[in-house]
Amino acid sequence: MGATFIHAADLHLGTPFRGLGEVSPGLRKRLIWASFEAFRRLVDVAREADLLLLAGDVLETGLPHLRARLELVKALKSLSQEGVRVFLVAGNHDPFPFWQDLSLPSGVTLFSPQGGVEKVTLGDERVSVSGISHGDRRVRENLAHRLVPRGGDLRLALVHAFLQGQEGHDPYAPCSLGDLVSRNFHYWALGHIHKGQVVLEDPWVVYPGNLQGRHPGERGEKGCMRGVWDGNSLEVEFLPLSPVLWETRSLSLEGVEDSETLLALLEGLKEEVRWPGGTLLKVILEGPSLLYSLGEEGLKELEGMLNQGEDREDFVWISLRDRLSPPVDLEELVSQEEFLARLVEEARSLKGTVEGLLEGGELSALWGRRDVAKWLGSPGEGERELLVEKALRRALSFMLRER
Ligand SMILES: [Mn+2]
Repeated sequence: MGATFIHAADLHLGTPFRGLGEVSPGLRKRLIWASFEAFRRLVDVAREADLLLLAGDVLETGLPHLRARLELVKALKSLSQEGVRVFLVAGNHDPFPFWQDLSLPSGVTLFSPQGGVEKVTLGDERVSVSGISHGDRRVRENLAHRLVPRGGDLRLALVHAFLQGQEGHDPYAPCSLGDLVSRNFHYWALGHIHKGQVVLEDPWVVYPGNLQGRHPGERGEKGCMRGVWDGNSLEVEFLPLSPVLWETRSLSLEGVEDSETLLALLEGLKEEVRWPGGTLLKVILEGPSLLYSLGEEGLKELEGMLNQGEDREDFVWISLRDRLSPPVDLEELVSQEEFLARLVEEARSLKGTVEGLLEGGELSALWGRRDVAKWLGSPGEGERELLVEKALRRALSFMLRER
């Protein structure tokens, strides 16, 4: 007979999109709707399953959540009426105390910070689900370590945890792969890391990722996992659910010298990524080209033209990043002009200074603050150099234009 389960995590219901820049009011509305639409799709696939596992950060704290909470409770009620058993654990965004005033319907199990095991019988299959919640926002202890399987033909573990070796997330409830493998579970339903991934297949160690990307760093299709147990083995697959996609493309303008061609290229790119639910497309323009002289203002105008008429269902909303450089041979220029030579030399010597600033100085303190870093994005390798390059290019483009 077997058993089918759906595993999702990090729904963060009710959080806004970030890094959008200026979008039309109609589009803004559609984006707020997108997270709820992804959730509605999740509930639809869960209806076809026996169990739904939600691995934490289902809700987002610190925001007005009325709609998120109401929609969640409504969905859980309808699932439990249809006989789908729901298991959830609290994460660092929605720790256990945060759930106290929500009335969860019967058929829904919220595991406590002490952890527990629930058993479900499906025909002749006995399934056990072990889970443990975050008790507060900054759990440093190893929660996964406290989960022990207690019988069952299919043994599932549910926890919101930071698996060592992952990047870009706070190390709450840290654990190692060894901790997970040493337990006798078939499937570890994890949450916390927003990038969906199957870490291991035996036993299954899985982050489904979040349901809907909310900023340029959360690219591509997002969704949940479906596990099908036939009594002997477990098949696991990813189900995409997010209506809206974030995409990033690089476009080299080497050899492209006029704005008509650029417009045509960008229009082509838009059609390439267009898909039914809508796409937020970031295009990085790079390479040496005369079009460097468009500058920020020119690019803003281009964006305006490209985004006109994109209040449609399958919109592509484009934003352009300028990494163009003047089509000059820097070395040759330097050899010809004393002043430019000094400028380039100055910029190159600055690179060291900028790295210093980022690593030990004021900028590093700034980037070290999470509330700031989430808006800026973290300065990756190469980004430091880029800051100086960009300043140099700007200086050169001003000077070359003056001629
Ligand atoms: Mn989390």
